[in-house]
Amino acid sequence: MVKYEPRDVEAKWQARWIDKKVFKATEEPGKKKFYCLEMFPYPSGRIHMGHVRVYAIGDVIARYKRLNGFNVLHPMGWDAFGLPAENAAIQKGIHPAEWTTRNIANMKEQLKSMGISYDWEREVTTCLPAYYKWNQWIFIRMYEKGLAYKKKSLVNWCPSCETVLANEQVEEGKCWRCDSAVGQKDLEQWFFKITAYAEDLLKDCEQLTRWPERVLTMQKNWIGKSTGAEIDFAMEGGGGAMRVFTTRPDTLFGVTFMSLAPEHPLVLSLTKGTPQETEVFSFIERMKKTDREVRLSDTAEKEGVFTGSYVIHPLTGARIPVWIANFVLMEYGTGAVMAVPAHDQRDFDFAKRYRLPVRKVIVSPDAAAGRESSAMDEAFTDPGILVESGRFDGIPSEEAKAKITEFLEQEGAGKQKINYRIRDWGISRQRYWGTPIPAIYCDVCGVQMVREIDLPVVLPTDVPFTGKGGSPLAEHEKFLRADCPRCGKPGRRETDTMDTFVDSSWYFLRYASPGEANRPVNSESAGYWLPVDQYVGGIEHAVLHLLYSRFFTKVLHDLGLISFREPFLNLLTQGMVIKDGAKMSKSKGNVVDPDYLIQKYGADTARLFSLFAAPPEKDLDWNDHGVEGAHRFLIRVWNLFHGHEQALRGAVPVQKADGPAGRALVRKTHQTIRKITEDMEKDFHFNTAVAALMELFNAISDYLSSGEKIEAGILRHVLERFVLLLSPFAPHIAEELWSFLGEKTPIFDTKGTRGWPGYDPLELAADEMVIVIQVNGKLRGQITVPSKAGAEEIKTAAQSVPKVQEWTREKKVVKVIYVEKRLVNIVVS
Ligand code: ANZ
Ligand code: ZN
Repeated sequence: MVKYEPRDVEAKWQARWIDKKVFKATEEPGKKKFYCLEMFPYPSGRIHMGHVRVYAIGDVIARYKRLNGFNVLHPMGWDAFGLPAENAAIQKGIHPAEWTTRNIANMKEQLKSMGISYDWEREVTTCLPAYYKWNQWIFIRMYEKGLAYKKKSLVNWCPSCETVLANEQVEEGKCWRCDSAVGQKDLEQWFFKITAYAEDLLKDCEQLTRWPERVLTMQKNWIGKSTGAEIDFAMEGGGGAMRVFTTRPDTLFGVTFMSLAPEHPLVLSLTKGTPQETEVFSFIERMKKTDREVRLSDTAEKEGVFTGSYVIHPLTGARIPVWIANFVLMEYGTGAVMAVPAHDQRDFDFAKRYRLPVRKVIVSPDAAAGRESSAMDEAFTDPGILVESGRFDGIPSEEAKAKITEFLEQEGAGKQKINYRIRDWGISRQRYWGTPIPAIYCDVCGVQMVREIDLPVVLPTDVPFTGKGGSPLAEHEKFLRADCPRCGKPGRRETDTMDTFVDSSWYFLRYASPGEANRPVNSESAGYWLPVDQYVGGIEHAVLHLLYSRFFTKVLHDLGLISFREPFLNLLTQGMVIKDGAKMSKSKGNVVDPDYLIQKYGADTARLFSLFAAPPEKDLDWNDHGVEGAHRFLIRVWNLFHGHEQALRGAVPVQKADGPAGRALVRKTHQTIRKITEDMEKDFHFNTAVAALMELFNAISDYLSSGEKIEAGILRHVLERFVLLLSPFAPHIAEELWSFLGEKTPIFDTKGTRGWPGYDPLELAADEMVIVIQVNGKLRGQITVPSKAGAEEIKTAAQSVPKVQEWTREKKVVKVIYVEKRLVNIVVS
């Protein structure tokens, strides 16, 4: 008998699929499309088991939809800009372009050896000028609309590497590379105005009904909408007002001090010349050196200093001391807070520490009736009734928010205000390996955008990589020199490059028309293929990548390029791959190399195992026995086919069996088709689908050893369906067995395919029966039960039917009569 040699089988079918361009996607207006997308990888060098898992998941979906008659787009590409390439250049002297190209070639080979159904003709590589040219084009359009702008902002700065560091590159306040203490520096940076879309991004979450709830929650929290009021407190002795943002205007009468962010612009003028001056400045210096994360963490001690100045309460006229507090952020609201220690825990802790007064102005309804002691050991943050609040006494706090805001508005001391926690997206990187920002500085004309005909601004390759002195581009004379697009005089090019998240914010659009030469995306192609029907990727992208992609989609919509405002209809976030209780990672030393697995067992085994071992959204616990088990299953399948070559070849499929075992097997087959189809349609329960397939296989084996005369037509009918059901999971062996059955057209060649098998409702019905239910001889309902259900089971089921219970409630059941396969009569008195 022919032995199962996965490597031969897999190489053969991978070559055929490519040869016949089976996975090439072409627009076919009128044919229903399905765009299946997995997050594209960073080309780090080799694929790991996490990749195997996510790409296997995506491939099952793509292949399943293809078999169901969809015109499927399933593309792949490379998120190819980024820091690791630059580090390799600094450490190993390989040029980032070369390092990246080499890694892509490797990983592409690996993905090909997994037999994923990609249309490689649509491959997108973000570090190529043909792609990043469009980053620049989009940047310019955004600049024209005021959605890209430059402003000074604080960045992490390593004094020894002389470079800006991303937040992730600061480890416990130190540079990840040289371990020097990281400071803050005020630098001019480019930003995308994502805040202009904050409300849209929030509101449209409602359309994303097929996204995991926790991802939506993370998106909403990141956007962080708060409704409240801005209130002005006049400075004592004139000089304008101090404006605060509060979500609790109802607590206005409980304000006992003000808290400013250490960076607040008023701090200087407020302290100048006061006795507190030195103390304040040394506090601010210390705060500058403290890691932001540390400063703001919940466990951090609340600290501050008095500025020596006062403001005036807008309604009571009281003098309110102004403090500086470590937990107030300059970037949120107005950078100033009206402190209400009685009703805010942070303010409460602060007041206790510095012995500031606590003034309670909201009480619970019980206390309002005089039944609660007023001593406080923590802030009271629940809603309640206003007290000690002048004309607002007795009003419920929720209502008082609007009333007090309205009153302030009349007095000219405040107004309603909505704030978002989300900040504009800082995209400047003082890095080499990224998209050059297409701006030119002219002494006369200021900042100018590069003209469209001059795009792309190509990243030069001949630069030194020292890891010192900021971006290598700043050292490149030829790159730096550029004439002003407006006046033609010599100018200087921007040397910052774009955050690589820009690249991944619209790559899914480029796949629709990868060769489009005039626009980032061809509107017609995008109109046909997009939005993405199914997106699959890691939960680690729940916030940034998905938010930025949604933002870009809205911007490109508003630029008139595309007709939709949300990019991804369905989102599946796959779990991690775990081994020995920890996520597989090089540093933990618990990785399993996919190449080894594919070499030893074949891609079909690797795929089948990773799909069978856990539902896609759950973590997958690696175990070698599971892999062996998946492999043995495929060998048994192979052997069963080959062991019945005589019977199968030339047999004509037959659905009506002569013998009872044959009839049972046909029924089981159709039940399995229904079960697997439902599992696929409903949240992609691949693991239970594979389990059902294994069960069907056992039923086939049982039939063959039942002693009943084997009917070749029945066997053929069942095995054809079995192969088709197996094909999305283990496509190579399925194709091989399909052709073993004598079929001429490959399963996945959609032009000739028989497609995903349907099930025969008659076969399912044969396994169920309808039982009529009577109460005292009168028809009161009916139930459907499995035909093998026993009498007792049926009697109990009949009595629990709600409609029937209406007739038996509060009555005594005298007896229950069951007439075989027909009816149940419940006799009550
Ligand atoms: C008075 C008050 C009384 C407040 C009270 C809360 C409870 P969210 O929901 O996150 O928007 N706040 C305002 N700006 C701040 C800043 N820059 N840094 C730190 N805290 C700031 O929170 C809004 C509340 O956080 C505001 O409402 C303000 O404190 C504080 F019983 O004002 B509240
Ligand atoms: Zn100029």
